[in-house]
Amino acid sequence: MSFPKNFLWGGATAANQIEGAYDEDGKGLSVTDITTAGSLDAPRMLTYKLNGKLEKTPGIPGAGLPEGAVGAIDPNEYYPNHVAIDFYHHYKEDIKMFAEMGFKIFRLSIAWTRIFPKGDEEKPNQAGLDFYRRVFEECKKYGIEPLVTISHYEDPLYLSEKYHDWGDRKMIDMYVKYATTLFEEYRGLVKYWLTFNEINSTLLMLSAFGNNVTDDKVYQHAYQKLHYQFVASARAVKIAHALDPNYVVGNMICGIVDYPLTPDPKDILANRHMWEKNIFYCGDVQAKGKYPTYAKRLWNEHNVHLDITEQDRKDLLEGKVDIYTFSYYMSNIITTHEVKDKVGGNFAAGVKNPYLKYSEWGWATDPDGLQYYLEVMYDRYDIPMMVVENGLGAVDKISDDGKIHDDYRIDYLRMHIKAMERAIDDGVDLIGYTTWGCIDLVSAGTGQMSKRYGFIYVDRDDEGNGTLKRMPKDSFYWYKKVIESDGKDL
Ligand code: BGP
Repeated sequence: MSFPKNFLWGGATAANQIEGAYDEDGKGLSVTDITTAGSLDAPRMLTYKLNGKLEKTPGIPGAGLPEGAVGAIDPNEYYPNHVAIDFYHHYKEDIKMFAEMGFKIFRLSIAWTRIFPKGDEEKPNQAGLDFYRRVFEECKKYGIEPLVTISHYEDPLYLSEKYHDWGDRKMIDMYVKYATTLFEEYRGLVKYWLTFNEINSTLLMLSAFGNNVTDDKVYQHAYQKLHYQFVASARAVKIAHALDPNYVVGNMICGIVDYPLTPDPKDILANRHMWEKNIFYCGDVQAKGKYPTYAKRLWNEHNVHLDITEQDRKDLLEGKVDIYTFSYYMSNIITTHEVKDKVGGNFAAGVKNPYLKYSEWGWATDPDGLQYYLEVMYDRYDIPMMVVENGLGAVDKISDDGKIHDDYRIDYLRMHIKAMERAIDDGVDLIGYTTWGCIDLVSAGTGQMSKRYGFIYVDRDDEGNGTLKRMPKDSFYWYKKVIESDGKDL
């Protein structure tokens, strides 16, 4: 068997990581607009004013501001997302290059603050709506289907301050209004929607990055925020279906595969519980429409009491997603034993796996993990699936011949495509694959440009220098062949 003819091959991006033009055409500030660049050793920081004084706090993806803080731009800091790769002014050129590779689908997100600059306006910002219309029309010109993430780590700053990072039920209404505006506006231009990027990151964050958060208050906030997002997502799904029966709406989970370190039953159980908390919890609510039995244990562990209404439960059940989508980069090891050799990266931070190779950022390359994940989830939810992020972040060098020979990236992607093929052979209904950062972009985790994922190189460095010129890498021509041959020519 091989990939079906109608398989959706493509690439993925997010507004805040590519667009730039952070204050153009009426756009408001989003949380990412006040996030500085980090590096391998230093985290990104959110800059804000507290009692009139400029302060900073680590700004990992999805993080919110401390209570009472007002986001602020520090003139002495560099904010990589302000210009990013300036997709806002280069989208025609970029989409043309995606079309040259033969993309069938292009995943992008909409910046909420282009549509509702503060988040609570009566009417949407026309210039923002027009921009995405132009982008979608450009995609259509080449027969590329847009896959739109409604919220990708770019909440309006104003709402985040006012409602403390989804700490208030009113956020549901704000989101639903925003999503409804999009569903109404882009009927006929967009078919595939994702409600929240890596919705489970709120929980992952508490046990990742070497974090071991134990404070019950943090968990209370995290689970409540997620509940509001689940309800917002479910209501959006219902509205989308009512507006256009052709709409396909998915969730989006950060897919990390956890393995137990030892056969010690305590490790096996700890591993299962980690899956439940970090991976299954969100997927179960969004794809099955109700809280799983183990939710009670998770809440009790941290003395969590949720504001859930009967209407919420009804909405969750009636607003189940049509497809399950996820990002996949790596696996991770779980143990209850004391260990020395720790590795970390993105949301995984754990024990080093001797069977796997690690990227410069400490991410374990594990294609079998992708097959494992696909098979577990398809069996659990029985709905079509899409891998909407996967790729290798690496430092690319321009060779003497002026080209970028990124064979390491080709190897990484080839192994993962083969893993997807094995899952398809095993019966998984996998309908698409969008590699992460199909064009170089600002890293979400570190804010670096030098952590590159693209088939297309963009001339811009970590300090904001460069011409922004685009250039195909070797992987560009390789991926074109892969798509042309329906995944046969790897
Ligand atoms: C995911 C995010 C993306 C993307 C990717 C790679 O968690 O959804 O936005 O950035 O990870 O991570 P990074 O940019 O940190 O390398």
